[in-house]
Amino acid sequence: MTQKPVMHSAHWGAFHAQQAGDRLTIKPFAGDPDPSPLLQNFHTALNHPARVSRPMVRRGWLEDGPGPDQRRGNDEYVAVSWEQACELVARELKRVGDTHGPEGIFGGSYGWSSAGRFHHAQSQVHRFLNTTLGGYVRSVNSYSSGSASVLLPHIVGDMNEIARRGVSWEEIAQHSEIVIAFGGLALKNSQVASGGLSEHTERGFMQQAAQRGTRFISVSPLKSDLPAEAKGEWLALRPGTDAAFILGVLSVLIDEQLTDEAFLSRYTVGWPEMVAYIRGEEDGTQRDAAWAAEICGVSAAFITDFARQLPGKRVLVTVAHALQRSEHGEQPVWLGLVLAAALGQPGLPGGGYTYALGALGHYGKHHNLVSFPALPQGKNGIDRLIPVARISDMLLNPGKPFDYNGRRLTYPHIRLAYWAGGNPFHHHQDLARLRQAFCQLDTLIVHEIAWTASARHADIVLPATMTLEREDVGGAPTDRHLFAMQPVAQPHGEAKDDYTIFTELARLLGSEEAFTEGRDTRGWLEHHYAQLQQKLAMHQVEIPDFEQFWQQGVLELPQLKDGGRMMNAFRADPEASPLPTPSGKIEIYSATIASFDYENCPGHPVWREPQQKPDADHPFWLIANQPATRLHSQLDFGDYSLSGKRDGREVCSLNPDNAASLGINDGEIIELYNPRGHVLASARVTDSVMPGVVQLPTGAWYDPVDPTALRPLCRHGNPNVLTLDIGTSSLTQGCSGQITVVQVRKYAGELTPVQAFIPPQG
Ligand code: PGD
Repeated sequence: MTQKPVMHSAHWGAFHAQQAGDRLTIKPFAGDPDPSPLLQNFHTALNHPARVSRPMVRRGWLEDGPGPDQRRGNDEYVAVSWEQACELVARELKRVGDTHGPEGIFGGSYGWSSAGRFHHAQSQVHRFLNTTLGGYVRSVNSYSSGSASVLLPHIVGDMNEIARRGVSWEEIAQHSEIVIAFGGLALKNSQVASGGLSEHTERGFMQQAAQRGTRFISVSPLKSDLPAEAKGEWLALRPGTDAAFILGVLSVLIDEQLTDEAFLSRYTVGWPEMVAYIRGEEDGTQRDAAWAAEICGVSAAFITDFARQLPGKRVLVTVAHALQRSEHGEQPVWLGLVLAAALGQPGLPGGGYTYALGALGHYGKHHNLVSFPALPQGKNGIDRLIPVARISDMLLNPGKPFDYNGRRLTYPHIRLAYWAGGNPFHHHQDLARLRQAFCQLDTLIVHEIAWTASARHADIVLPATMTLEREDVGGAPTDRHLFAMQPVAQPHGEAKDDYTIFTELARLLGSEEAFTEGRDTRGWLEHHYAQLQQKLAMHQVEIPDFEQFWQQGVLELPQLKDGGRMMNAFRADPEASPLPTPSGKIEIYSATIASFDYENCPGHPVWREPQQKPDADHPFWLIANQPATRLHSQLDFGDYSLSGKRDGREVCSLNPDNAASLGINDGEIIELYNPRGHVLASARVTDSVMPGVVQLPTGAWYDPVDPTALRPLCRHGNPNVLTLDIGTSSLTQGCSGQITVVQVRKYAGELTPVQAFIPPQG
């Protein structure tokens, strides 16, 4: 039966959808100038065989009860009724809550989930655990920006001010002369924004800027990190060496007296310490262009010439999330700011420093005057936390102390983890270690729309509806359109909304009223809409009533033109509008960070050798970056994601010189390996990757031939089998999964088909 088209919205765009049998027809929102091809992943998603159809319980857990278990990831599943499943979950939550308190439950539940404001799965988990069990051990920060979001408040201000409200794309199109993009400005990243994105404008802005003469310089090992429309230059440094490059550039600016000393003395603290470090007055090592050249793999003459071209120009420096997602990832973020300050640019139109421009569709945009409310999460009765990427460390080391942002904390002893809306076997590093960590739990409960590897490691899997099967409101705080997300289809199989599942569990645990406040989904949507209406009315803005909004499907909200507001005000009057740092200025030297006494992140930016470096056994850098054909691991079984694979396997790009010396031809199956495991992929030979580097995107669902192997072989191409599970530094403890070192060879073993999308036996 063909339904009539309805409005809906995803993290990668708004659209009209119409169901015809098992297939969806998708028409992008008419106001989107450059719709994302990721929309194609919806076509066959609704009733795909990979969907979870019924509540399932792992056989070992069902038969032997809760407890640490090495069978996780390698067990059968038993279908149970919803009634039975909810009783099992409620009983187990009560057991753990009564015996260990909220300290025994990990409810971080990290993940992107889907785009609706109400059904945001992580918020649902948090509200449920707060209202029924009094709280949970939480996680802080994100895999995206775990390092920068902790560092930036120490040295300049809140990350959102520097990224979302940083220098706007309009200003760049109108004013920037040189944009130095450390990590590039790939459109595959900006086509996505958490919460939704109705207008993809980055391509147009880059085109406009390039036509006016802006010089875009993409500093990256991958040529593809800058779109052709930017007509830019590609500067390929060795992965992870951007901090050394910037130090080399600064040394030229200092030696040739090209720095803006008036700006530095009025608006910053710590420049003398930085100069002393660069000149080697601290330790005898001079960080000049020749020193930097050795590390980064470009010549000293190039670095010198590069530096000389910057003074006197309207220069914007931006540093991508990717650079801080590696060991010592704080340093390039900090040094990018120092470079902008040394050139005297912060606060000038189209100049200065902006964090992670283009890393998400939110950045360089404008905020709505009023945002659509999010689901209140209630109050967490305990204050136990981990930086999000320390999940394996926590589960493997209960009671062990660790450092984080000036605090000495200890890992709690977690018995039960509750996950909805995330895929740790996509997002975390060193997946064999992660499996060991999850094997320590008494119980792992997962709500999932599909049989991801995370679901396959769970003890209880509850089938969740996907966004297309329920109503919601879509709208990120930086998107001027608010969307009625109308249901496109009936729920798949026995799937239920996360909210409905939690309502039933709350009822069994005697907390239904506290969890629901007497509202169903429609009740919450109307309640939040009324709050939006009231807040807008205070600004004399009227919007239609909920029913009318729901019928028309979309509403335009007023926006603030607030790009760069913090830095502009600071430049205009640093005394009246100080930055929210201890000194009120840009902190090139942070006395606060220095006081923590971390060797791996001292009081001013430094170059530190990473513990991972190519050597004879593992001569290649692996870049494990964001995929172009899906958001993270979401809908990896979708049409567009599959179109990017070869024979169902992920594609790994390598340089023609390396391919020739390894005897590898385009299209052959290669094996990437290191002490943590092995990964198969189809080789793409391309000169858009610098020599010595191979690139394998994240997001192919983990598909180990033997899930229990200490060094597993993933036949599908998940690079997190290979990445190292270490924090970026003691200051931020961010995820460092962006780069690692590997060996590469033509695969000579037995080749079995990818099985990631075949549900487990049960
Ligand atoms: P997603 O694939 O978005 O990945 O990690 P994240 O866990 O967010 O997972 C979302 C999951 O939610 C999917 O499995 C989807 O099916 C499920 N889901 C969607 N909607 C719903 C719903 O309504 N209810 C429920 N219950 N489930 C739902 C992303 C993370 O990976 C991030 S943000 C980054 S930036 C990191 N990037 C890298 C990287 O660059 N390199 C490496 N090596 N590793 C990374 N990991 C990180």
